[in-house]
Amino acid sequence: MIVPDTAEKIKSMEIRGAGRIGRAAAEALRDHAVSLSARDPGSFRQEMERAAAILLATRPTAVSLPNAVHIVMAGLEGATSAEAAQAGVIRRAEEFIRSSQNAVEQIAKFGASHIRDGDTILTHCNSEVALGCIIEAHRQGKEIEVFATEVRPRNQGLITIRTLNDAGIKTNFIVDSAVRSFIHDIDLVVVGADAVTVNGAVVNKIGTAQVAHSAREARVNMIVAAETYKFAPRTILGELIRIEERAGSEVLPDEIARTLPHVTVRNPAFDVTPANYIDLIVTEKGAIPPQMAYVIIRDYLGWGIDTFHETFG
Ligand code: RUB
Repeated sequence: MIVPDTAEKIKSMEIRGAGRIGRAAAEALRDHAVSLSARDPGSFRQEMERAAAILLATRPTAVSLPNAVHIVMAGLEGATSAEAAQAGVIRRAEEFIRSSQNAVEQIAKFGASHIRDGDTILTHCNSEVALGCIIEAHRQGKEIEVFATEVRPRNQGLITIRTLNDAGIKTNFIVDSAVRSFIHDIDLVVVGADAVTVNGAVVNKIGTAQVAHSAREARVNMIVAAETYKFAPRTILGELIRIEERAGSEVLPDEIARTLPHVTVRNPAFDVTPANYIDLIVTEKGAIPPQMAYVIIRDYLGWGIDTFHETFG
């Protein structure tokens, strides 16, 4: 029941945010591997692939999910017994979880160095890495103030303001449409990412592209905090990131929607911010201009153009 349970929590957004989704998937695969009683490596692999498919079908946008699954499933490679396959999966899952937690801590340090004493920062949605940078800057004694958006329709901004409040950071809570009204009070925009494409575009919570647009118009810098496993290898092949569209009832209650037969509610959960709107992407390997995304995909995720040709012909 571990895998369907985790899958349901990811779908319903009880587990949400790209990093947490990746770690939850790795944990579910590890626990599934522990629970399996398959005696030969072939049926062990089959069972694991079935579990991976259930997790992959939950939400389509956050690339941390397929990247985490890929990293964990690589533990099956070369296993000549079910025991070896099991040990491989457990080891890879634990490595991924540990390295993800380390990445979040490392990014906080790198990101905080881009926040100056006296800065007012705008953040959108609820990103553990973006908040990590802000909280680390505060911990270092920098006087900062934050503007946090509400994030309709799922109100992730509430989680953000609770976290900032608990950290003792002066915070302003605004509706999403107030970003442009306050942009001249902002020194720096800091957000997270669900996916970074090979050309440095960032996929993040719906509204991020509007925030970026306002920031650019006002000459406000924007940095994106993203672990390397948020970079999307398959975009090398020209594949696009699928933008999840969620139920209209998240935006407009069904009882009202029913009375409006000519109205269709559209509810995309993410949007795409082009690379030229972004000043830096802060990863655990260092801060890079978005145009260097391919280097991360090649050198840290191990997917070069050649790898794809070798694998897919
Ligand atoms: C969450 C969201 C976050 C990124 C990064 O969307 O867009 O900004 O996932 O988060 P949702 P993190 O709430 O729909 O999952 O830095 O925590 O990985």
